[in-house]
Amino acid sequence: MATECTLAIIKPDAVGRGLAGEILKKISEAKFQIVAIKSLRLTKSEAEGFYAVHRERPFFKDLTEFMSSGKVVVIALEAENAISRWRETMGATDPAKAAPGTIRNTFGTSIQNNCTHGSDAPETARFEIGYFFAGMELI
Ligand code: FUP
Repeated sequence: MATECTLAIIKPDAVGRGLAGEILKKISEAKFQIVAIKSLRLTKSEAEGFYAVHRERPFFKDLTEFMSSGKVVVIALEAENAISRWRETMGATDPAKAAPGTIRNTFGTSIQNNCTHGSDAPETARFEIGYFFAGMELI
């Protein structure tokens, strides 16, 4: 097992419902280290850049409108196996299919409004962390 970094996002649905604190508590209970954190509102084109891999998918327009609809909290997390462990902590994309006790099952209301994002592979994590944080913010 290796120490890894992953990018987590608390999405606009969760921030808007006042759930950022609850989700940060789950991050802490699951023993992730917060390397960097900030709150910001993405423009539509910034959301499109972040989700560029999905640009041909039918849900791309709705997803990028949603992701730019309000503030998000972006977090660089570090832990052993952080990428897969954070995805387990979030649960499956669809909250209805996510395991009980996971963040998406507990707080999510639809596939789109699923409260959190997590990188899915080491290359994606590098791109996504670099999208939001400068090297100096990650020391
Ligand atoms: P995940 O890695 O679990 O975040 O899921 P994906 O990379 O497959 O999808 C990225 C985001 O697109 C999801 F978090 C929610 C959104 N999405 C939809 O809105 N509709 C879909 O059918 C699939 C994904």
